[in-house]
Amino acid sequence: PTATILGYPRIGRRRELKRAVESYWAGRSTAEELTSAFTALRHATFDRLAELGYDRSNSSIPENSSLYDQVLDVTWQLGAIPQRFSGKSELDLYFALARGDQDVPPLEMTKWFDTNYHYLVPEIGPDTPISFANDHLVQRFVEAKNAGTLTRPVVVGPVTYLALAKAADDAPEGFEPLDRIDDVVAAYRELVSAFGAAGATWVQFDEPALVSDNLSVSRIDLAEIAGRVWPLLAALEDRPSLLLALPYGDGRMALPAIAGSGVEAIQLDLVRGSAPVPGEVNLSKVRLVAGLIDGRNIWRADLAAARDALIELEQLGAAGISVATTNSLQHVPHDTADEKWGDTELNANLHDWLAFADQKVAETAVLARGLSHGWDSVAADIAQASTALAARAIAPGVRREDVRTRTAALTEADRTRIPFTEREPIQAQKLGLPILPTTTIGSFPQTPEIRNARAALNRGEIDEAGYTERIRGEVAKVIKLQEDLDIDVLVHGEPERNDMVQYFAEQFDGFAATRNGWVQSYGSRCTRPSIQWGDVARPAPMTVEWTSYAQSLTGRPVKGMLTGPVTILAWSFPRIDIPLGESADQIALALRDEVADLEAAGTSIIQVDEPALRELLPLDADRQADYLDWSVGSFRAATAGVRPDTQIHTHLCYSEFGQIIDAIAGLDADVTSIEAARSKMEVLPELAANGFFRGVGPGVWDIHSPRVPSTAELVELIQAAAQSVPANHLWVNPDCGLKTRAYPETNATLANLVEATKIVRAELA
Ligand code: THG
Ligand code: ZN
Repeated sequence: PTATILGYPRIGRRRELKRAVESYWAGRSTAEELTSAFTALRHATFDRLAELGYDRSNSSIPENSSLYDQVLDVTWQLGAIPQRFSGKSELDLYFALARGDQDVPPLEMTKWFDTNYHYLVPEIGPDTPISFANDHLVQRFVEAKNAGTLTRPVVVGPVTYLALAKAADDAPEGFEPLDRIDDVVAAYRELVSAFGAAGATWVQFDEPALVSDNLSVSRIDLAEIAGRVWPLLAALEDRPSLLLALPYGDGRMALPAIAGSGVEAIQLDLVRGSAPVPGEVNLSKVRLVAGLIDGRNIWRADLAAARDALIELEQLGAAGISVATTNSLQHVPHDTADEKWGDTELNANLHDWLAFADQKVAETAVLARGLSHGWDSVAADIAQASTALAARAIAPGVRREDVRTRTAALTEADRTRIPFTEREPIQAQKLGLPILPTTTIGSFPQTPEIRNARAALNRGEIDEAGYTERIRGEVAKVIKLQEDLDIDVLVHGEPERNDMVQYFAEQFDGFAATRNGWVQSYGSRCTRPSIQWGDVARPAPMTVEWTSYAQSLTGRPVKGMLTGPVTILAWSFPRIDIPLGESADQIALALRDEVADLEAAGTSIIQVDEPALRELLPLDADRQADYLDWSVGSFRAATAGVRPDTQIHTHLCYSEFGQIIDAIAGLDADVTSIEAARSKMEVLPELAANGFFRGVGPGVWDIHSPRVPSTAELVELIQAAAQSVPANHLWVNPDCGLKTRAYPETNATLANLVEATKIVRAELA
């Protein structure tokens, strides 16, 4: 293929897949109905790609569909099923692995490289069955072929699959999932042969593990393993051609290990990574698939720059060159045509500046045409792209002197509070909280009533005043509930927020929200990332009214709740024409004003969440220090303007923060809440060993499960936490926000949590 994409969005233009699977889960449709909806969606994708200029008969159309997750698909295919799921089969097994059921907890879920997508973590032990157990991927290929499209199946590669797995709980000390690589490769050999027998001409294997320094196995070791096992796959007879893809990072270091493996093509992400120079590696036997169209953002490509890059790549002496995206387009929405940007002049501009998946497909086709028919043949397309880029650079709002002046004037003093040890007694005296204060992370359950109110407002069925009335009622209920439960530090529950990022993006200057720009977050769940197109400013206070209203209802402290700069950037589509650190400081200053307004309104505790701090850590070790520097700096710019007696909290989701422990300390928050329940507080000794000495709220309730932990269980967890954190620095709270939970388990668990806290307090007294 000369033009291709590594994958296409899988959820459907109108989230058809979400509807189909959720209806199946709810028992409203049958397995046959789910399968036929899934098939229809896949064919809609093939038809769309054909319409956009891809050939149905040359494997340029990828088949990267999945009912839930691409890593789960491999687990299913290998039959690598943990013992606790025995007795289940087919779709019931597949979805039990993904979501668990009454009897069994699901596979763990975690972030896929440095994206906001989550995959299901395989659990591999010495005895986990591994074989070519399930040929659903081959069947999918055959079904498409019979219907007239010769697709290129896309599968997570064997090295990456095991590099992302965790050792099964009962695995012996020292066991690594990669110890099973030979078994996995044997199964993949059968899979490749089966694709060949079914008539596939190309198969794509994604091996992004080879570009990451953030996995438990080093990049060097992974390259060595890949260099050993890929020749085993390439040595098969009667097989399809193999495309080994290295999306998300810099694949250059892995190239020497795999260039001679016998695979026909290697893809490189040439936006995140770099191209080899002539003579660096022998590519005479491999086609280079040049990932030049960025699959991580929604900006129209600089086609002139991509053309120049392709002309350079021709000097490498590769067996051939194709044009591709940097990674699967599963991380971007379908089509800018699904948006109405026409409301204002500015929004009309956006149309010209953006490229969602369909526009990116067209961009690969233009570049491929240039490669094969000469650059003159696409001069007009290239000129159009350059014109749009130039127009954007000077459009109003893209660069605002008032904003730039403020970020340029930021000093170290603006990012620095008096030392924690000095502010701590001042805050303690002002707040007068008991030992082991109890609190929650911020959101309370988003009930159907809240969602309905928001939908009614969006449809114009109720007005702003009617909406506000309903939300106020909800806030009052949540405050009363927390008082009844005897929680010490309250929250207003965030019923007014659709999403903790979008809510702020919608109120900032410089951001635009989309109507249909859904992107899969995990399984059937999606988010609608906002687009940061210009310099960021806060035209008016964003949260003060809600927090003040909540505070007016109670004598206990109510936390102000904000989302930090890094998380706002990570869960939006940031602009790429200025450094992320500059955007982070712009957002930080907007938040700094909000923090000041909250403080002035009488808020004594302000929480600024940074759950995405770990997620945005670059895969490349070389780039991590710079990232940690600007990310921590932006948090401090947002928070360091407060008085010493104002307490700053932060919250980080996920527990694997080994690599960012210093950064967490660097945030200089007075209290940090973290995920800890699932790991039974294992993360705390690590924090203590690193000299962390501020307030810590290890989550004692794993809110990703509806299970209600007993008081006794919670007592144990709090006692365990008190082993590593001094009691005067220990807070008691759930793992994360409660917005995806329901009230029955919320009420029951919070009651147990307060009771357990009182028991441990009495013991400590
Ligand atoms: N916001 C954003 N990104 C996130 C989270 C978030 N990424 C990480 C984590 N939290 C992902 N978790 C979820 C949890 C629930 C949903 C999405 C991501 C969810 N989405 C609704 C759905 O798909 O039906 C749609 C939400 C809506 O109507 O706006 O439930 O909190 N940005
Ligand atoms: Zn969280």
